[in-house]
Amino acid sequence: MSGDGTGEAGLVQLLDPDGARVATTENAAYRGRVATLTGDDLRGLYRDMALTRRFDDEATALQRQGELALFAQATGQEAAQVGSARALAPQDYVFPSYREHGVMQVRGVDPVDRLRLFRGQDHGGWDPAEHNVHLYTLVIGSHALHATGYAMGVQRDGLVGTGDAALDTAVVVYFGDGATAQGDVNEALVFAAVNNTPQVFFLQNNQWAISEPTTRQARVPLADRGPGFGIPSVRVDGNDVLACYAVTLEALERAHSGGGPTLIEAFTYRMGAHTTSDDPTRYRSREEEAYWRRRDPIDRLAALLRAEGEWDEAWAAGVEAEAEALGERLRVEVRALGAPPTSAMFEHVYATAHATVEHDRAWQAEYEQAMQDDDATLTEATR
Ligand SMILES: Cc1ncc(C[n+]2csc(CCOP(=O)(O)OP(=O)(O)O)c2C)c(N)n1
Repeated sequence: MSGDGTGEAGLVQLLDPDGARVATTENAAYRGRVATLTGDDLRGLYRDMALTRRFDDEATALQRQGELALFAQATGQEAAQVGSARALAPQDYVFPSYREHGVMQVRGVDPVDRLRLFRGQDHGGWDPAEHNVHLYTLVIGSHALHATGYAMGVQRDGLVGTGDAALDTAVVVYFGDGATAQGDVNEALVFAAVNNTPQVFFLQNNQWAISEPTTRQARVPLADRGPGFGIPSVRVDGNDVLACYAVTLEALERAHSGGGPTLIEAFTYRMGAHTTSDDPTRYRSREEEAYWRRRDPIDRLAALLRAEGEWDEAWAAGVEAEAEALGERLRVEVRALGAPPTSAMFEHVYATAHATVEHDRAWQAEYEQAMQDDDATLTEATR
């Protein structure tokens, strides 16, 4: 069942909804890509997804307590995010939209820093160069152009097709089904195709663009758009962390080697509201939500771990303790976040000093000083 009518046909799947491995002729090559994953690797995927879910729950609670202005959950999309991000090489560069908390978990972006934007304190919250992750983008689809431009730069820097696994670099951009209706995403696909950029377009089709179902964005499965641009594309079960890992690994291999861009459509479901400002009961059914709850990506991997004797109670208790500690840390540290100085808004505008920015910075400092002087004069006068 799906809210958009494009359905689940033709998806690459390695784990079925019950967590059993799927072996077909079509998925043989992808199976090969996960064959070397060890029990530790699988438990690592589980841990990342579990901590992402906990991050969502705590951030949502903080928003309800008035500590965040807004929050957009990743709940339901953990497999698409964690699976794809685990396939990345350290030097690869990520352009997220705004609910890629699972990708941030994998890339090591500090959980408190991730919430600065949602608390309205900062335009970003982390140093993109530290994690090779651009800041969250709230303007739908605009970052697809940034990603393609960045990928063209990587290509011109000679970091593609060198054959050196530590050097070859790819760019991944994450966006939603609604974003595919934006001009920016389509322009990015055109430029990526004709320039053969080292790039992966990772589309999370969570079936809803706020209250608009995918049928209002497209008449065909979204992955079908790729070939029209001359970009190979693949549809993957977005709730299957192993399949998401395998298809992304394949796409990254193509990008790293100079084979050009790939479009991946991860067919998944947003289990929560669009954001904390939204009420999904107004536009989707309880039956649809229940259907997708039975396809929960975390439960699916837990079932696999249990079936293969890789579930360990002591380890699971450790993950739970880590999640508790994460929750506690968010509750304490998010509340304690102080506002940055106003001068911070002039930093990082350009890579090098810029006359207009310097002028504005000096004006702001002078203005703030004048306000302080006025306050001092008033205090003096009332003595
Ligand atoms: C250019 C632009 N238009 C409209 C909006 C308002 N808006 C915010 S989220 C959203 C829906 C996005 O849906 P989708 O791309 O499917 O991503 P999802 O939120 O489902 O992850 C819209 C229209 C915006 N942020 N930017």
